[in-house]
Amino acid sequence: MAWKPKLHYLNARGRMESIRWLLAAAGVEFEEKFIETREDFEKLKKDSGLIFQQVPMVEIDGMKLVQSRAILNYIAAKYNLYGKDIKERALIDMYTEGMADLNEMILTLILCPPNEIDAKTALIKEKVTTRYFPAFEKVLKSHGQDYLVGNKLSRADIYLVELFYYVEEIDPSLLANFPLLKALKTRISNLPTVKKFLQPGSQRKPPLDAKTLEEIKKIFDIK
Ligand SMILES: N[C@@H](CCC(=O)N[C@@H](CS)C(=O)NCC(=O)O)C(=O)O
Repeated sequence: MAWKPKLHYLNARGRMESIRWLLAAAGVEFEEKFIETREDFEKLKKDSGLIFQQVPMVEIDGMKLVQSRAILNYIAAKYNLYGKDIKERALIDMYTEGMADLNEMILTLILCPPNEIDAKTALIKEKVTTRYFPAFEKVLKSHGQDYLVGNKLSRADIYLVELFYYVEEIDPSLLANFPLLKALKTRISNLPTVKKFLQPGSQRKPPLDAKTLEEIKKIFDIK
C-alpha cells in the first residue's frame, strides 16, 4: 500500500479541516489518528515531541509538521497548488490570509459565551457581505478567469469554497448576491476529487456539536 500522510488531531473540524480539504482536493489519500482523551494528547506530546505542544500535526515525507499554515503551505507547494512564480504565490498568500481571518471568526464562534453568540454571528455576516465576499467577487471580475490566481486551480480557490460551505451553515442566503463566487463554488465542487470529499462518508467533518465541544475543552484544558 502506498504511503499516506497521517493527520493527528481531534475527530472534528477545527484547525485541521482546511488541511483535510486541501489534501482531498489534491487527490491525496490520508490517514487520521484522532485524539480522543486528555491522555491521548499528553501521549502525543510526549512521543512526538510536538514543538509547541499543539496540534494539528501531520506526518508527511519523513517530517512531523505542526502549525496549520506551514502545513498548508507545504501541501500546496508539493501538489502544485501554489502559483507558478513568486508573484502568484504572493497573491495566493494575500487572499488566503484574508480567508484565514474569516475562518478564525467562524471557528471561534462556538467558543463565545451564549449571550455573545448573536452579536458575533451578526458581525461575521456583516464582514462576509461587506468585506470578504465583495473582495473575492472583485478579483474574479477583474480578470474574468475561472480561478482566483493565474487562471489555474490553487489552494486559494479550494480554501474559499471551503469557507462558502461554512458561511452557508450560518446563513444560506449570503452567497446570493455574488454570481462569480457562486459559479466558483459550483466549479470547484464539481472537481472529481472535491465532489468525492463532499459525499457523505468522506473524511470531511460535520459542524461541532455541544457534546463534542465539551470533550474538546477537557482534552485541551480549556476553561
Ligand atoms: N497557530 C497554531 C495554533 C494551534 C492550536 O491552537 N492548536 C490547539 C488545538 S486547535 C491546541 O493544540 N491547543 C492545545 C494547547 O495550546 O495547549 C496552528 O495554526 O496550528
